[in-house]
Amino acid sequence: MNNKLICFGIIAGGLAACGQSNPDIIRLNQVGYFPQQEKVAVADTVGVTEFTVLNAATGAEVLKGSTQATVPNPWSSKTRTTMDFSSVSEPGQYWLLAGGDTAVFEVKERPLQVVADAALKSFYYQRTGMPIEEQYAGQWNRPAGHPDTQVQIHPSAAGPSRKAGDVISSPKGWYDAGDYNKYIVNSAYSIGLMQAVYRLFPDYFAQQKVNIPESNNATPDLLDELYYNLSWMLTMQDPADGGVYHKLTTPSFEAFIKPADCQQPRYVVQKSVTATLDFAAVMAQASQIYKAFQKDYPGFSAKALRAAERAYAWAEKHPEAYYDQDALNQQYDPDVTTGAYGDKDASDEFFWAASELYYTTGKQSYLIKAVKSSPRSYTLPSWANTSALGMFAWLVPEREKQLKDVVASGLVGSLKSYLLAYATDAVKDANEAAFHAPYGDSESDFGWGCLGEQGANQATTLVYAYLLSGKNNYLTNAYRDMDYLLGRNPLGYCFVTGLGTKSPLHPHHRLSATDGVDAPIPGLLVGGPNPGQQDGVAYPSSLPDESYVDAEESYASNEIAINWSAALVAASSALDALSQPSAEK
Ligand code: 9MR
Ligand code: 9MR
Repeated sequence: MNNKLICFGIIAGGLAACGQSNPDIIRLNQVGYFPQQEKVAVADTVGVTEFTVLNAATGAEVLKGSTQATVPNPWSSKTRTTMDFSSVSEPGQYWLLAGGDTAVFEVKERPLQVVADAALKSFYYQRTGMPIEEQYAGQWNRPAGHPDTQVQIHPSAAGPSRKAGDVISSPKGWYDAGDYNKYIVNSAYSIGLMQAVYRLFPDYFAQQKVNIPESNNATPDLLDELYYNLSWMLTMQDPADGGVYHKLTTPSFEAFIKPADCQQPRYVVQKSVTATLDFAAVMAQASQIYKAFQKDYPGFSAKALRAAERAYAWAEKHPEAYYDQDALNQQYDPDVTTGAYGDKDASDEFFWAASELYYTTGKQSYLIKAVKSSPRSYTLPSWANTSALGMFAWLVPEREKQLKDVVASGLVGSLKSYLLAYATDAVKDANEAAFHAPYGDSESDFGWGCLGEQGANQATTLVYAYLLSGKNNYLTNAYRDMDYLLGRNPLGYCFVTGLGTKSPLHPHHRLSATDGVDAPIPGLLVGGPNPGQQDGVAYPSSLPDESYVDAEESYASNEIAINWSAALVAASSALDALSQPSAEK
């Protein structure tokens, strides 16, 4: 939709005539700002000296301002101009006019609620093994796909009790991404991140409703949705020894066909130390969280804890059982060429699992193990590095107050200092950054899945920094990262499907591509700018922050994935919780 044309239709006087092509230079958050929020737009050019804000309903001028600064881009000759209209605080719709361009923006209470709800709802559409019904999914309804009740033991996973070719049942769970496979590492990471934020804002999640089949029970929708995948994960543990299969997959990626039309056999592959530890961490965490929801999930809390302890014990016996897909393909048939989620360093997974097991059980042995594997600095959470998830277990403000153990308190002290050191460094140049956000100001901010793993996860990290320090600057910068994701970026995309005025229409997503509906499934954060451009698609630019193309074939920049959705759930929910007028913190 062309908002500029609507604009010219509404407000005729004083503006360029309708139909005249005008520059596309204004970049701003296309979803909305809450009244007290800092509001900044960027003009993707130099030479803009002033801007005007009009009330969209009346056409009245609300603000005339001068541009604030002109900032050179760190990796190209491009310069940009920032415009601060923070003083516009009355809820309503507005037009921003600058340099011959116009853009719409909205001020309202809880602008991020729509993002948080859509991001959580996106997981429902990813559910395998059940029909996605019209009453919940509207036009995106579809029949069930991939029952996974007849899954073969791949030769790499064979052992004394389960032989190659034996059949197990491993139903439910979510499709990982644009593909149709189910991967333990990424599943656990995604749930771990969302459960971490649940612990910070349980009251927020208690009131959230996103119209899923379980919305009428007594459990928060977030936890209902996570349970759908947790229940699948439990089936991935070998009952004989407690080890966990790395993934459930077809040998090669399916074509772009409907889930119900898929014919390839599905396998569980080798048990890995990383998958088993991620499983242990997330089951221990779930055990602690779901204790309060026994009525809807009877017995789950105890079952999850048993599963977690057995998994941890298996990992201690197999610390080097890394998943090396190339090596497996040398040894076994059929070859498996789907996502590898390979990782040859399990120290961060050990730390996360031991931390969660200590949280849930209070056993001293897990505390000692957590201390032994604890990190020495803060790294943004990702599927490959879960040390931040381990830190989040310790850095829950409510829990910190209750910790009596000296060793535990000492650990918390150092973890807190690492996180705050990261946050301080991250925000230090944000005022002068080209897009006025800590995220996006460095070349290393871009790569496969960067918007979720780095952009949204940085915002969530800054929320922790704010909660731990009480310093507003961290919170301001978390909102700035969200502004970046929602439109204040070089390409002017709101990178979440279905939101904003310009969002991705052609994600690399088999479900969206095969459902016969023009609009993609909503609420999905795409991978984002990736100078690696590994898919060989023609990109409009080779600049790191412009290496993005809204094309279905572009799996390196335009796929969607549960870990990026989880990052969006975490950041947008936390920030929505904190921007409510009644928010205490
Ligand atoms: O669709 C696949 C996507 O989910 C993966 O992230 C990506 C990288 O592993 O691979 C995609 O599948 C492509 C395959 O790797 C190469 N042939 C084209 C496939 C996409 O149609
Ligand atoms: O998110 C993963 C990214 O870090 C890797 O660089 C990339 C290539 O191995 O794979 C990404 O994960 C994909 C997974 O392997 C298969 N499902 C789709 C995931 C998102 O692209």
